Amino acid sequence: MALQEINFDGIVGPSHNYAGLSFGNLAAMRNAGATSQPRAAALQGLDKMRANLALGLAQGLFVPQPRPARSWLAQLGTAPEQAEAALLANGMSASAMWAANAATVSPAPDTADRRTHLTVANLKSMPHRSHEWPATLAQLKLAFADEQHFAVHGPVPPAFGDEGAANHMRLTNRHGEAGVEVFVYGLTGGAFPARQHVEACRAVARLHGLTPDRTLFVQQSEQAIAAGAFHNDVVAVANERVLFAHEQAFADKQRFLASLGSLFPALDYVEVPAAEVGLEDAIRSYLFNAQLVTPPDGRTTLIVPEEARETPAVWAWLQRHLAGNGAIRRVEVVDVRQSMANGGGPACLRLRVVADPATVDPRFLADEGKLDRLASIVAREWPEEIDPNDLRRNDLLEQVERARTALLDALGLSELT
Ligand code: SUG
Repeated sequence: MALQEINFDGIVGPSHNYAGLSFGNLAAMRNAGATSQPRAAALQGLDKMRANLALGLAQGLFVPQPRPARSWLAQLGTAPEQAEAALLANGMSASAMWAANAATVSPAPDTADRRTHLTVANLKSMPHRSHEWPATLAQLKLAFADEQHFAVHGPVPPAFGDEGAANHMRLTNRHGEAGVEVFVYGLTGGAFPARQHVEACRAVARLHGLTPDRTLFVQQSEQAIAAGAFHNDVVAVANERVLFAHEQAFADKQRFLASLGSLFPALDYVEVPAAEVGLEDAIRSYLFNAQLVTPPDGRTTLIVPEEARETPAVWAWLQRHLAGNGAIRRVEVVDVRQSMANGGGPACLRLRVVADPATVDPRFLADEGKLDRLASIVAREWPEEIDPNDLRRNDLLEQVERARTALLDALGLSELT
């Protein structure tokens, strides 16, 4: 079986807007009330997928969720037409685009039954994200329906917040080989909430049948959360042997690195010192919310957002690293500004799954032709702009529902009502 890493990107939904719902996510808070551009946002996402294909990477996709979230609003005894503005905004969020929060994934070589395990994230910390999981689970169950190769789990109980792969890293010699899985949890974040609970991490590790001696639980630093790193993937990212992290990402860095080094001696740790790039620049530029990947040419590649190129300290650090023949051999820049303005960078937009593509439902796999077809639907159906004060407008609600239906029809996924 040819195991490889497949990046599943969430297609940006037609209701993408800046309602400022994520306390502790500085970009989202800063842009609250701004006018969004859903069409441009979705096209930027599709272009990012195209760029990944051009690098020779396997690419998958997830579709937007039903918005307005009529069933969630109904559970709250209301409906889009009557809900008060804040509740409606929670029911109109396109936040499921950030697929790194869809689930935690343990590849088959790490698990007791040698199947790839996925646990859908409960996302219970933020109301607008807490209702994502049922529609996410429905997609995971379709995409990874092959029970010989996959096990898809429901969410861990909402007593313990779980934000999925954004707080999970994996070190391995090659994606298809056994690895060490690192779960990162938060205890406190100063004024901001810690969204990932250690008990959720432990539960996922047990459900996936991971070996305790190849699993680590590490605390995210309070300082990082307080500076706006609401998920670990805002300050750290791993790929195969490389761990790329900010000096202040972890609560007890020395102990973590010592444990990781003994479980995985081939570790190539690349640290960005606070003296060269402060946490504020790291978080504003999303240097670490990058896709760190191994294309077929074997050159470890970091896919960063435009904002990283525009942040002088960050770009200078990257240039020095490249010139010094560091572990990262190539840097690619993508424009995902619409997502970035809500605190979602290139890494947030994708879920990494190690699998043989032949075992995945092909409707969730992307190629150039499919991306072209999707782009023409987006160009035709997605709203050009949304002012968050207009979320109740009838024509907007209708357009959002129609746009999603058109996309599902084109993908043969109408069963995801
Ligand atoms: O959960 N933003 C998302 C961004 C998620 C980024 N994901 C990762 N780091 N993996 C969040 O904070 C903003 C929504 C709004 O304000 O409308 C939002 O949900």
